[in-house]
Amino acid sequence: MKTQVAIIGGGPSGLLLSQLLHVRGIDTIVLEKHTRDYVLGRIRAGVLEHGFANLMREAQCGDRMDAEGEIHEGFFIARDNRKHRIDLSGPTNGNSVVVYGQTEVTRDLYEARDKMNGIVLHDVQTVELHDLTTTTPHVTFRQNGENLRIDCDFVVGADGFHGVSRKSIPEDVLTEYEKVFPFGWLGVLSHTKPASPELIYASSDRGFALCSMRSQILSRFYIQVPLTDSVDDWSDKAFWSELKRRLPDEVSETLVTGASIEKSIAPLRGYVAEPMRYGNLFLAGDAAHIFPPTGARGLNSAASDIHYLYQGLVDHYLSGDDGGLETYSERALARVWKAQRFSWMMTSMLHSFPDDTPYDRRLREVELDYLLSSANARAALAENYVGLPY
Ligand code: FAS
Ligand code: PHB
Repeated sequence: MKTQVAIIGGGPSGLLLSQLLHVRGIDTIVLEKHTRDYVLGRIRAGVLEHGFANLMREAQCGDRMDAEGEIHEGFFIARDNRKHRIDLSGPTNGNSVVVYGQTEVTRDLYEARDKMNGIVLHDVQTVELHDLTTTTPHVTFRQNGENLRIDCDFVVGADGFHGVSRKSIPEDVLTEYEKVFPFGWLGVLSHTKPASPELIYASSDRGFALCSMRSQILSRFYIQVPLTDSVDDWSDKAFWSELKRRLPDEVSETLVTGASIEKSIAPLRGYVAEPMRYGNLFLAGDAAHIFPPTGARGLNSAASDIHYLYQGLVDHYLSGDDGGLETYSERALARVWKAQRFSWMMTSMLHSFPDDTPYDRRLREVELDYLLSSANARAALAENYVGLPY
């Protein structure tokens, strides 16, 4: 097979790039390890920066997001039995976020690919990347027992943290940065009314909790748990009881509980691989970086990578200008690291750290005190949460 851009990974990063490029007449083939149902079965992010929402519209697949997604112009931080509203729109000239699940984003992208007869090959195995530092890279893989090959101009590694792309960059070229947090998030999805019209990030002596949502009848909740916990340690009853203990009385008293339809524990860490380009291989999304989910930056940083890469590839093919591709890694990483900073700040401020000294604990408390008492600090938080400029 031959195409202009071979994309490894049929998650949101790969599909968004494929769709954006196709709209501009640039051919791609997407290789996905799993079935579509498997990909759509993963429950992950829920908050889209306004820049991501605009990219979905530019990719001609934002209609359902605009119809079913909810515009949120603020959220709450809860502590000591009180809720404090963080205004997102006021300090950011009216910007906001869209609450719309990653599962639905991915579904919309798959449907848009289908409508434009996009090529997404599922159940591919043993993907290997070849001749990445030449002008004629190619990809080999197996599908349905056949050995296949794609000749292309560029390869995009959108295959997530465990994919093959980052591992195709020689170790002496790659620099990896990682910070592991000493706790995880136990997440529950339930067919219940959201705890509040806007998200609530709760900081308590018992640990962090988050009340989010996917719609008015589908809610998403998280509580901080020790890394030694497993999902089996947490019955629904135990989860709801602990969640309520971490929320203000006015919220827990009216919280509607129900059976969990998904329950999982995710570790919290920050990770960045540099550079995000090797020859004609470009990394995007989780293939290059991982965020602690406290700041809702993971999926949104994948989107900003795709914005830069899409612009660079369009300039290459439509104007013969390679400036965007040459500066891709530098520009993407500049924004990724600012998102790492924001995620680290939100995580450090709102969680309980088991090895904190009393001094450390007071410092975390005063970080939150300063935020809640300073309009400037809240404005800085707002501009990060709605999304820094691309
Ligand atoms: P993805 O991992 O989504 O997609 C990569 C795709 O590549 C997968 O479909 C995989 O099957 C495929 N693949 C892998 N290896 C391959 C190979 N060798 N060949 C072909 N295909 C291959 N972000 C937030 O903003 N908020 C959250 O609350 C949040 N919660 C999360 C919870 C969990 C448990 C996880 C794991 C992540 C969470 N994230 C969250 C981050 C998440 O949303 C990612 O940022 C997002 O999925 C990134 O999308 P992709 O870069 O497309 O990577
Ligand atoms: C979610 O709804 O899954 C979600 C929302 C905000 C976050 C993290 C996760 O910061």
